[in-house]
Amino acid sequence: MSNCWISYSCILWLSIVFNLHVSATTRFYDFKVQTMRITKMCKSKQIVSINQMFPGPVIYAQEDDQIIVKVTNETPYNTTLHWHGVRQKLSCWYDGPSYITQCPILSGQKFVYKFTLEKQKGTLFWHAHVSWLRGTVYGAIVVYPKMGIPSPFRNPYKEQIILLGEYWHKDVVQLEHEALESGGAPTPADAFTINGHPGPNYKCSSNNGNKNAKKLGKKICALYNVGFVVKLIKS
Ligand SMILES: [Cu+2]
Repeated sequence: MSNCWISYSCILWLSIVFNLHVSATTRFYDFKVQTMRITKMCKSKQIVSINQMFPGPVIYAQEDDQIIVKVTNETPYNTTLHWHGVRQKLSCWYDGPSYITQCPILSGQKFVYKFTLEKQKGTLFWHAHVSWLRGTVYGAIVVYPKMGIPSPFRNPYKEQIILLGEYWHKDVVQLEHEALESGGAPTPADAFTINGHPGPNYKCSSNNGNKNAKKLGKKICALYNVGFVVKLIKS
């Protein structure tokens, strides 16, 4: 051990360990699972959200960062959150699927997710993983390359997070129960959404959610709320 202080290889090892230590950051997020009222296409309903946001908060990080998300369930529903696309190396118990890697977070309870975005960069997303709560409980995870490391893709014209989803006027938990009871197919969605907005093509909907997508006109990455990352290219 005393040789360690004079050995070149020992100094190199120490510097690598030191560099790894300083180049990754731990990022903390506080997610409160809450109900809120929203109005879409002139009809109001209560949805489950995170921090009263629909879509939910964006997690921003850099490759190799550790993410810690404290989830407090303030709704009457059981829930979990799944980190879609995160590889979960040596942390599969924080992956999120209910009854598979964890028990649901019960009403009034807390759970802390802890995972590392090891060797991952790009745009991923998170969503609820209990029943149809994922219909309104979702958001993006943006993972930038480390400082000084170029992006593996061509530099985009503009960065814009686009989350595609479906929207039902009815309560989604009730819809799921009805589908299970009947054994039939679930009711089709009342609207497709971009970043939670149905856009102007639907009756009584004038919000500008789709305008952003129209304006882009360049290669962009989009996230679909069941798990595909696609590229949209102007035709
Ligand atoms: Cu998923």
